[in-house]
Amino acid sequence: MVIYEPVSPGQVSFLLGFVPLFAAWLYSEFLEYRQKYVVPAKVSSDINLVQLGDETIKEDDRAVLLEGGGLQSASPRARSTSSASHIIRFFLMEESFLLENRSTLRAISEFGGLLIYYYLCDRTNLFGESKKSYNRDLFLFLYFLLIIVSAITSFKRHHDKSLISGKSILYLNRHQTEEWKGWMQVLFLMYHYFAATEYYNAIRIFIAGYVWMTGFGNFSYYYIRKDFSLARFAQMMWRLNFLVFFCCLVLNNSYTLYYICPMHTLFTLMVYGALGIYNKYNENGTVIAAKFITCLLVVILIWEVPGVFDVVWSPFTFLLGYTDPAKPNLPVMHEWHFRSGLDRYIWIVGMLYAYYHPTVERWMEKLEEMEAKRRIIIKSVVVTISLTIGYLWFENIYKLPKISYNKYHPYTSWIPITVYITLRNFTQNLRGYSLTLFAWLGKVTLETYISQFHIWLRSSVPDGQPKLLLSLIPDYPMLNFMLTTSIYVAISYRLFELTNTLKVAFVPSKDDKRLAYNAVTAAVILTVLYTLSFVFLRLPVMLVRVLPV
Ligand SMILES: *C1O[C@H](CO)[C@@H](O)[C@H](O)[C@H]1NC(C)=O
Ligand SMILES: *[C@@H]1O[C@H](CO)[C@@H](O)[C@H](O)[C@H]1NC(C)=O
Repeated sequence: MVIYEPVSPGQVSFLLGFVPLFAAWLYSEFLEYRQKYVVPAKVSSDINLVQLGDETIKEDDRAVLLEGGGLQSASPRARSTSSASHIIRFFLMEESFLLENRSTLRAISEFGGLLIYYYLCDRTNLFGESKKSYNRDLFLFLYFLLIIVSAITSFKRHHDKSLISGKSILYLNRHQTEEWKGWMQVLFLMYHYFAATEYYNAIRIFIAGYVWMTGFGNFSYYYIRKDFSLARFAQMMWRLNFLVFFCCLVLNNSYTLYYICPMHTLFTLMVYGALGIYNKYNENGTVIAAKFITCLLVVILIWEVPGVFDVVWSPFTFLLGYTDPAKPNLPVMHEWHFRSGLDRYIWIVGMLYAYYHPTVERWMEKLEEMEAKRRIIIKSVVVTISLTIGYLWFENIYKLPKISYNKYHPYTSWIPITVYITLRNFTQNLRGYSLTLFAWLGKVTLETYISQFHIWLRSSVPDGQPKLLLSLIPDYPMLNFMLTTSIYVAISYRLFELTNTLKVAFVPSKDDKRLAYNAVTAAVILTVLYTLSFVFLRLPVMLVRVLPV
């Protein structure tokens, strides 16, 4: 096995952190096994120790149980000390501690193992690689095949008769948004796999669709639930950035290589900021209008006024800078400027739609109650208008070549999105159905997005765009496609679950003090590991300099 590049401090610190945790997990499994099968036979002195340990931390234990395992503690008494004591107990390899956190340790080990698989696939020659090839017929065949399969196997009617009223449409909404995410994601991924460059413009719309949903979903959440708590916010950030953080570390990549993540993080932050500041006055229509206008002005200022972008973002170059090894001459912030600029307005449109959602819903409720003839006329008018606008957009904007299309994209992406939403909700039946297979895929979009770079496609160098395919079965492109896709989707799903498990374990939802404590602890551990790795890697070099041989 050949490793193509020198190891980075990030990779060493990952290993330094992972190995002890992995060992601790194995040991905890062993302890569990011994407790279950070996100990009951004979009374050993060990068990007394374990029990003794148990006595002293009973309080803590119960809390852990209450929260369904993991490192979480709900008991107020154990609050402030627990994080520190967790670490000490870990270093002492305290048996009761390992036993009670076995599931967390297992999740960490599995997560680390999957990242190592990423590395093996992408950065070593353990597996082969192959070239992308595009065939429109095959591309469309596969996509329509998937639609047919999901229509046959997962066509689902959601049985809420009163679709339009109140809660059920919100519920339904989630099915629909997830289905929407799902079918867009499949096309987006296949576009990468087959290098289907002719769909470039469509892919831009899909990305805009996701950003629209970020604005829509987050606005609805903060506007209705009014939950601006730190914990909830931290959980959202965890969901968006946990996997990508470790990918950057293990694969020595820049954050902006996975531009979807910083982009959604940014727009989530903007929505949070827009609604969170003076949130007492959110009920007031004028205040909300002022907020919308402020968002718009901020975006215009940063992205449209020349020079402002550089001034605002240059302090974040360390985080958002990116250089594609294939195009080393572009400025480091070019990628971020381009990506964030394409969808700079659509999140505001999403917020706007979320704000007017109840109004539209009420209006639709009235429409459904009308007598059949009038209803049909109104609906046909609406559909005709949407189709006409959609057609005009398609002819005049969509068909433009890539570069000129991108110029219009920020100002026009709302058109196809609006047309889609209108048509998708156009009859009560249409609203009631969804394809759950796509909805299932829509849940794991973030994971499939990140994983594709490494275990489905292949970039082979740090920060490289995935120009190649991972090849497990050389010379059988279709079989290989099937195998790598199955592994890739399964792993993405596992990563989705693991992100969640670890979130429950490390981001307590009702205990801000502990949350802050965990954050500080994590930062300290990371700094120590990183410094150690840095020294380890430099040591040989320095020794060679000091002692010339
Ligand atoms: C219509 O469909 C879209 C997604 O398919 C959804 O987000 C939207 O909320 C739905 N309902 C209304 C009333 O627009
Ligand atoms: C806010 O947007 C982010 C990014 O799309 C998403 O992961 C998160 O679930 C959204 N939050 C809500 C409450 O919809």
